[in-house]
Amino acid sequence: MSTATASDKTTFIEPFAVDYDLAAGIMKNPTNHLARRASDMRGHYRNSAALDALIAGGDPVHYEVFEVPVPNEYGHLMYCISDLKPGVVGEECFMTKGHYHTRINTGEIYLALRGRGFMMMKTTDGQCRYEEFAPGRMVYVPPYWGHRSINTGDEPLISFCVYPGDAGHNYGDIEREGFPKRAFRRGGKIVVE
Ligand code: PAN
Ligand code: ZN
Repeated sequence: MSTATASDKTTFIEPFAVDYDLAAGIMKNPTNHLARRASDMRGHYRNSAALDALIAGGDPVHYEVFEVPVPNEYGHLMYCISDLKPGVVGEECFMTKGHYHTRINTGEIYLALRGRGFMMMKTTDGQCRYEEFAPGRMVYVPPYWGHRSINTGDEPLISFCVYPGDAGHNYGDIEREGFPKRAFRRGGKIVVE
């Protein structure tokens, strides 16, 4: 504690533990629960009419995030369970909004627990890569890469993620730029284009 400087303030807290059912992908006693519905996803899918129909038809929950928060500070590690529902908007697979970290030189670890999908990643200069999600697979999102999860399967895509406490979320730039690649389900096959 005595070595921390003013620029990397890190609050001292007591150790604690959190229980999971990893096979089911459940954090047992989350403090924070965020749910994003179809109506929160406007502007992200290619087929906006199909999204409007989904919203009119009951505005289903698209994905949920469960957390036990720690201070949003350098030195702490944020972690969460992300539960992205299966489905399509038109033919496009359900996905998260996606973001860069506000402190863009911070990475993230995603451990896939359930379901199938992709981690889609892009840089501000237009490079785009994706990695497959499957249970037991860790995807490393390096610093500088914006990231979005995509559910290509028939069950929830659940992952456990860990990232620096001071990373922050920048949604605006991704909303403006979009991702160069999208995943579609066509005739029972997943197509990335
Ligand atoms: C994750 C994401 C979570 C939801 O915790 O925040 O999967 O996705 P959006 O934030 O894009 O809506 C993460 O990447 N945190 O940094
Ligand atoms: Zn992130």
